Amino acid sequence: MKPTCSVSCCKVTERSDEGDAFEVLAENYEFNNMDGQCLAFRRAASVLKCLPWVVWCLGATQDLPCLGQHTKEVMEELLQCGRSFEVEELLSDERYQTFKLFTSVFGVGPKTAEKWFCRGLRSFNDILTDPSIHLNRMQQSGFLHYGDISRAVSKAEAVSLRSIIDEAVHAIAPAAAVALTGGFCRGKEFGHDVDLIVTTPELGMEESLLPYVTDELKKQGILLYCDYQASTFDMRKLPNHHFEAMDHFSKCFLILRLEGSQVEGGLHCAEGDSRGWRAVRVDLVSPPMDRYAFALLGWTGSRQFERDLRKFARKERGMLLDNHALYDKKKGRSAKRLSCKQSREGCKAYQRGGSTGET
Ligand code: DGT
Ligand code: MG
Repeated sequence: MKPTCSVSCCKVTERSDEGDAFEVLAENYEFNNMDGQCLAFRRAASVLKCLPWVVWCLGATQDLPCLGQHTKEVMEELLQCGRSFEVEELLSDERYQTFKLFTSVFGVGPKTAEKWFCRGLRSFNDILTDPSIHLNRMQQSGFLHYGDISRAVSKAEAVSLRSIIDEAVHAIAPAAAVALTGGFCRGKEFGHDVDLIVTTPELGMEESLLPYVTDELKKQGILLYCDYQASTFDMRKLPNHHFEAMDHFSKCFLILRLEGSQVEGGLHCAEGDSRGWRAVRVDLVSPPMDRYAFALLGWTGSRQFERDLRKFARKERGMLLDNHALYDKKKGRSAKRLSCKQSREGCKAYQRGGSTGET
């Protein structure tokens, strides 16, 4: 029976102004290098988010996977008091607040945030006026375009950027394919960046594609930042099932200038912003065509879904999955392609085992 209730699932998972109560706790563990606990809260948040019913009492969640003791204590507090004291304490904690602020800058991770925090820095002004702080190129761009890139990107903006990249790619490689991936591929209306996969049918050509594309964007005057990473892909290597390891395809992390006139319905800018353009973070990844399906699956996300899919492949099917390949340990060989049937069955089995992937 599906319980009906007075306390919504949103109330359990979205308690604070900062968003999700579990996400605040997960983030704090991440800031403190406690990966296990961080993952436990992210998994729990994912489980609750994809429930088709609302949680009205703790008992209703007893058969759900991935809800540990600590998670349940927080849920109980939320259900009984309408608030979590632990989350509230964290939200007003100076260390949490400072890490949250610093890691919101493109190019600043928890390690850098910790270094700056330990030096007594607490604000952007502290960082930018401290002569002993040397920002790398990525962080400089992060501060320069902070207002724009910390603002959500709309679907219309993502579609417009896809067209811009599409045009630049097809000028060089007419048979190339450009696909929108990441959150927008999962149907999100807003994201923090635009993720695109670019590939060509001619194997090997994809490796030189991105430098040509970024040159073209530079000529157009819209390339505000570019970090290009050449491919280190080795097809002889077995898939790496650890999710945190990024793939080896050539890729670039960009900041592009997007004109309002190119976006249907206009830019998603702050009220009163009359510049007529905004900066947007864009990631391009370029796998060889024969790895396209694996790359698309890996970049579509969500991160939690990808983690669980790899776990499912390993534990339930005896296979290794990553963004490059699916390797069957029993047969000792990789799948040449991902068939729809396999994916459908995999997803069904995944759902039977308790889906923790948001859509
Ligand atoms: P967004 O941009 O915040 O709306 O959400 P997403 O889902 O587009 O997230 P994003 O852009 O950070 O990453 C796109 C996909 O790339 C994500 O869904 C899974 C994959 N991905 C991101 N970070 C990692 C990572 O560290 N390792 C691996 N293997 N994949 C990652
Ligand atoms: Mg994204």
